[in-house]
Amino acid sequence: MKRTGAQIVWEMLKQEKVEVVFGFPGGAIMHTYHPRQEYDIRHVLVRHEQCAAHAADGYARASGQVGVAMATSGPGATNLVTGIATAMMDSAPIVCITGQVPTAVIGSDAFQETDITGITLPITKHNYLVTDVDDLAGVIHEAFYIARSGRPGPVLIDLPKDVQQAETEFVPPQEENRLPGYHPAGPGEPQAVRRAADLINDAQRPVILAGHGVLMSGAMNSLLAFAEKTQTPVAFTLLGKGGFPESHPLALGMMGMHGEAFVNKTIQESDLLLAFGMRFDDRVTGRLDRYAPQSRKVHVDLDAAELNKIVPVDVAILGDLRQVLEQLLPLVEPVSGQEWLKQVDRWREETHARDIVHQPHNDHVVGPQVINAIWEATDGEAIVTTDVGQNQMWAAQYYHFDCPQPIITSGGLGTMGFGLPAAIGAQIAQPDKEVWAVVGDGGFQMTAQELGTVIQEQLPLRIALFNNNYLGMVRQWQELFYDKRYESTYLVNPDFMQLVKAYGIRGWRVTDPTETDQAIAEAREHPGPALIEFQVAEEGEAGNVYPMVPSGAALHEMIRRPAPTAEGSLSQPPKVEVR
Ligand SMILES: Cc1cc2nc3c(=O)[nH]c(=O)nc-3n(C[C@H](O)[C@H](O)[C@H](O)COP(=O)(O)OP(=O)(O)OC[C@H]3O[C@@H](n4cnc5c(N)ncnc54)[C@H](O)[C@@H]3O)c2cc1C
Ligand SMILES: Cc1ncc(C[n+]2csc(CCOP(=O)(O)OP(=O)(O)O)c2C)c(N)n1
Ligand SMILES: [Mg+2]
Repeated sequence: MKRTGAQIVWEMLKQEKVEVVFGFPGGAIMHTYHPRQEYDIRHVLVRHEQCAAHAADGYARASGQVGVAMATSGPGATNLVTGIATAMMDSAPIVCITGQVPTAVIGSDAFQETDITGITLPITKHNYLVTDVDDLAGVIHEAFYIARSGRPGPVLIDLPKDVQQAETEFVPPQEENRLPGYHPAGPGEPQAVRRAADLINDAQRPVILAGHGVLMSGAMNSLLAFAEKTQTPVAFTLLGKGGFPESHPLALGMMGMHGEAFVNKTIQESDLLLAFGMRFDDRVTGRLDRYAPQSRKVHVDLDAAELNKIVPVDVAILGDLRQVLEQLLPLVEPVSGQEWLKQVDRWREETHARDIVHQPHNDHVVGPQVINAIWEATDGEAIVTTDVGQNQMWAAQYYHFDCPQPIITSGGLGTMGFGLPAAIGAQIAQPDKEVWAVVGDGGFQMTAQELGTVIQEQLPLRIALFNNNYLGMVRQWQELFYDKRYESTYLVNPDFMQLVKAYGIRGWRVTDPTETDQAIAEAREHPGPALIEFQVAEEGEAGNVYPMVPSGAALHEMIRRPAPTAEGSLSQPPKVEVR
């Protein structure tokens, strides 16, 4: 059957089982938009193309499917760039389709021409400029395969206008993709697996570092079986949250710069690190030359480029984590004795005693207590997206998952403005689930225009806005390390209640900690979208994220929240403690 390039796009999206496209039209992509209605694929009109990419990313992380974003050439395409880089850093599978000027004028600085394949070369897993309509169906088939297979990532397809208009015989590609030089890893090399098992069976103080790869490979059950059989405690990265049930006795908590102090201590004192599908980001290791100095190290990763990249290891296993864990399972034995786990629990208790959520409310609304209240109200079953900064770290520290569920957050690029559009994508992927977007006053204002998308699509998502009148995470660094000179971090904010009212969205403002639970309950009962503005402490002990590894320090050298006094007072100033 004859089809235009534009029709082939939708035919192929149907074949790839795409249900929704996030996008924003313009001259060079209009031709592709035109036949959409004939194909029963939903289009969500965002207010800025960056948010099309973030929404596709949020959709992908909430559904496990490839997310799709569409934009026009030139400014439409360049607006996608931050969203594509965000997806690349966190291995999120998205396909972006951009319009391009006609092939005859490419390279002539034509109206709204930009070399988007050149621009996105380093931030896509792969990209294409399609110059012949006969290639189009195959390219789209391949693009989806590349985006979701192996280590997932973003793929961009640039479509010149004449290719969209050209007609050809459409033959849906049926065969499996076989790409020369692209062979996603499967099981690990047996000898390496055997050597890893020997190290595991020799270890006295092992710890698992569970990363995003656990969720991406679907290794949750295998990890649980492995941890239980070997009796190894499990620490996780920010993106590894949700890969292991957080209420399990072997679950530790988040590691790294804002991880729990006892988790970092466990890593530093261990004699074996088992890095499973994580990439030793610098937020995770702290100072490298003093990272887990007494430990042997095993690293399992699907991407050869990650092995021995940051941390040299004793055994590197290239393979899919789920398959490698299944290979390891019959070869491993429990760690002898319970002394290590008892020691870890003693460190855990000390951390627990300092935890602000176990201390009485004070005058301020404080971030951790708000997240704890949302977690309790939702039984830990909501989908949570976050922005970047203090709000993000509080969400990571205090919203706990027992089910396989990622926290949908920009970890690697740390993109402010991600939270709201990612929640839009997540809510569309999971219409029956409760979705909370946790955002800061700074980041929210980077993409707040997407409230328009929320009402146009009638999405019932909930937004927890932490208003501290500051770019809080940067201000915290200024408070602790730059003599409290709050240079360019104070924000004069709009009246957020008026802002959401203008969109027809219900708002609540919480200024007193005793109002928190009621506001959350009302927002949850409200059928439409809802925003709660929590006016949180601006600075000082109640306004900072603890604990924290200062830059240049080793992982265990954390700035801790001061221990409570007998009266439960929290008024002491923070101090640097080297433990
Ligand atoms: C303000 C801020 C503070 C932060 N603080 C912290 C912090 O305190 N602690 C923290 O942990 N993070 C923190 N982060 C996040 C951090 O920057 C990284 O994004 C995060 O640590 C990365 O986690 P990851 O390595 O598990 O995931 P990714 O970066 O997604 O890496 C996943 C790894 O798994 C591999 N993989 C993928 N699929 C498979 C498979 N099937 N089998 C095997 N391997 C696979 C990939 O190749 C990759 O190497 C912070 C971020 C921000 C913005
Ligand atoms: C696009 C972008 N610009 C700048 C930064 C640097 N940055 C990281 S956290 C932060 C402050 C965020 O402020 P806000 O959104 O109010 O969140 P808070 O930390 O106050 O919770 C800034 C500016 C960033 N991560 N992303
Ligand atoms: Mg703020």
